[in-house]
Formats: sequence, structure tokens, C-alpha cells
Amino acid sequence: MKAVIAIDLGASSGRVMVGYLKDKKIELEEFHRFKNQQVMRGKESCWDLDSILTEIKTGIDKVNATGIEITSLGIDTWGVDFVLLDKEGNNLGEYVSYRDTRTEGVMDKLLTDNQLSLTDVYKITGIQFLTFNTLYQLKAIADQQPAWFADIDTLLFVPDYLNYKLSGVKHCEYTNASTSQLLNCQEKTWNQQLIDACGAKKEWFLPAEMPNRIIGQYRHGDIEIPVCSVASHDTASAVAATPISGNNMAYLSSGTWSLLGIESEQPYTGEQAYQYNLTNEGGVDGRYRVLKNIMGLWLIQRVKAENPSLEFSDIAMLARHAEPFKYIVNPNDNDFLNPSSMTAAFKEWFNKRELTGPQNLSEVIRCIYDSLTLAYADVLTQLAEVTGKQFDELRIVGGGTQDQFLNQLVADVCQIMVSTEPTEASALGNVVNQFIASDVITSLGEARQIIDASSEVKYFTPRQIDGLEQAKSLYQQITK
Ligand code: LFR
Repeated sequence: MKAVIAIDLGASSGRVMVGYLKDKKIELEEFHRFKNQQVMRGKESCWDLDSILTEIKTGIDKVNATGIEITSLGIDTWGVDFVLLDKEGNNLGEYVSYRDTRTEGVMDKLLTDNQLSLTDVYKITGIQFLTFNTLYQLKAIADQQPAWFADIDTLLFVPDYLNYKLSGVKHCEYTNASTSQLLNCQEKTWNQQLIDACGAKKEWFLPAEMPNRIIGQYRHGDIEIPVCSVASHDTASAVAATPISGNNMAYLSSGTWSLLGIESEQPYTGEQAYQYNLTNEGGVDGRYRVLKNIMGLWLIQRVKAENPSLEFSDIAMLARHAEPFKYIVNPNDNDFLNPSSMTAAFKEWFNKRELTGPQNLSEVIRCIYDSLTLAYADVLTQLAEVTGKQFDELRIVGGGTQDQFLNQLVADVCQIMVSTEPTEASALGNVVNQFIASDVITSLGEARQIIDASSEVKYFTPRQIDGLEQAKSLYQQITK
């Protein structure tokens, strides 16, 4: 039996887990779970990376106390966010989160200041335009010129920073770096023109290295564990753990974000892909994750936080009992990115357009489910058009698979066979990538077979539902 530690950080929690490989099956055991949420530092919405680091070490200690022999540890987190270090390796500024308002209006400013067009940026990077990409966060900093700006020596993405704090080694991992919108999509190297455009310096960036390699050691007391640079973007790890089979399967990584896409050996950066704002993020083995971000279960999580007595099962029940397709929004509207109240943001969305909006909690929740699944259907159609594929199965992975009502609604609205599992996709991807790094598993294909064999796959067959065509055309009008 072999065992590794997977540290999987999400936008609402962090987990330290052990992944075991035994008789060609993978098992996960959670040793430590802690809350993660944005905290205000002055006016900025930030991550508390210092506390996160303490929690990670606590988790490693808990594993170590059991005496299990550990081959390595690996960290995956969300994308785009980074830490700036001075020459001595001290961090500069706060650990600002991508949901902070500092990037409002910055994309336009970057384009105007540098006489660049959206297509110029897309042709280089193949990355979708999200207001919070690293490119715009850096421009926001450069324009504000904080007192410490001249001291910047190195930029580390969040998982690379945490690896650095554990091992003392500065490293840059490719899958997370690809979310920055600063890498050349084909060459996978930093693009000088975009670095100049956001006011950064080439010297701050380390070469983006392919994942699945040991980069250093974590030493603490009598503990010494090799640190493995895994596919450190959580979505890249989740896709690595998705048992993609055949050519006509799309995936949906369903968590705080819904990431719907395909895996491809080559990027899609043509006119149509640009029009649809499809992204070509980096995956294991230099593959591309051709996908699109949809606002995801963040919408539900925030409504739940405003109604603390609700369990997730109550939420699905409320949705089930409300009238379908009565209220539809564009879930990707920036109004939902970080509002002070999500429920109020929904009401406001309709008010702004002088439309009648949801009247009660149950209608708000139903509106979220309907709007999300309509967005999934829309992205599936766009992907089919761009890639010429005819999808016959959508594999849903991640925490969202626990919502059976949602799984069935996805099948019905997208009119596609849905399969689900694994739920712990990012952590499992993290685990198998470490086993690949230590030659315990030989390839990603083998890893996916092992994961599939270790999962209890469930299927959801599409049913005919009333009002779907009208709902789809309303969705098109809203999002035009
Ligand atoms: C999901 C995710 C998405 C990325 C968003 C922000 O956790 O990593 O892939 O677009 O968070 O980084």
C-alpha cells in the first residue's frame, strides 16, 4: 500500500487528506478540515493564508501522529491569485482575493492604455476574459503603485506560495499559471507584451513547469516529507480525476464554480471560441482544458449563508417545489460575483430591468437552479459548435454531485446522459498526480481507470420537461 497527503483548498474549506492506493483502488481519508473564507483587511477582501498554512501544518501533524508512511504531499487551490515577495522572500501587501473589487473596470483600462484589443489578448493566451484574472489584478496594483511596489522580486501563485512556505523552494507550476492570462497558450511561456501591459516585470515570473514532480522537502521536527508540485489548479486536478472516456464526453466540475468543458490535445482559439469566451487552461501532460466558467454553486452557498438554518437538502427541496423556469437570470453577471447579499442581488437584478423577480426564498433558489442549468446547456452547445463534437455524456464531478435534484435537472435541461462521481475530484486528482510523480501509477489514463473503478458511478437519464424551449430562448435573449 502507498499513501500520499493531498491538501485541497477550496473557496469555502480546506482539507488535509490521505490518499491510499491498494489493490488498484484508491481511497481517501480526511484527517483535517478547516473553514476558509474571505476576510476584510482594510478595504480589501483577502484570503487568510497565514491561518491556512497553520491549519495545513496541523493536518500534516495529525497524519504523522498515526505513523502512516507517506510518499509525498501536494497542494491544489483555486486559480489566478498570487503572492508578491521581496528579495528576502517576505510577502508584500495583503493576500487579496480575486473577488475583491480592485479589478473593477481594469480590463478596459489595460486595453486602452496599451492599445490592445480583446482579440489580441485572446490570440496570445487563449484564456477567457474574467475580470479577476492575474493580468488585471497586476494592472490594478501597478496603477495604485503601493509603497512596496519597487521591492517586488518574485510572484508566486497561491499553491506555489504554500509549497514555498513548506519547503523553502520557489517554483511555478504550469496549470495554475495558465489561469493568469499571461502565458502564451501554445508555447506555455510568459508573454512579454502582456507582462508590460499590466506593469509587471519579467523577472518576477519563474518558468512555468509541468506538474507532477518533487520540488523539495517539508521538514518539521522529525518529519521529512517530499513536496510534490501537482496540477495545482484545483480544476486541473479535478479534470485529471475525471474518468474521461471516448471522444464525446464533456465534464462539469461542480463546486463553488461550475467548470464545463472538454479535454483536448490542442487549444481552440479561433473566432468562434473567442466569441463564446471559451478558455484553454493548462492540464496534465500539456493538455488543454477547453472550458467555460459558470458562476456555480457559489450562488447557493451564499444564499445558504444568509439562511443559516437551511441544510443543502432543504435547499434542493425548496427548488423542487417551486415553479420551474418562472424566473431566469444570467448567472454569470458580475452582479453575483461578490454582492453583500446574494438574495438582494437577485431581487435587484430583476428590479434593474423592471421585471418582476422571485418573491420568496424558494423562488430565488429555483431561479438559481434553472439559470445555472440553462447556462450549462448553452455552454455545451457552444463547445459542440466550436469543436465539432456531438456529446453523448456529461460527467459531473466534485461536491455538487451530492445534489441529486441538480444532477437530474442537468440531464433534463441539457438533454444529455449525466454520469456522476467522483465527488472528491480535486483531492483525488491531487493524489493520483503524486502517484504519477513517484512512478507508482504510470499514466493519466491508468489513474483515471483506477478512479473509475473506485467510484460508484450513478447515471441520470434525460426526461422531457415542459417549457424547456421557451426557457432556452429566454436565456438567449437575456445573455445576448
Ligand atoms: C475553481 C476555480 C476556477 C477558477 C476560479 C478562480 O475553484 O479554480 O477554476 O476560475 O476558481 O480562481
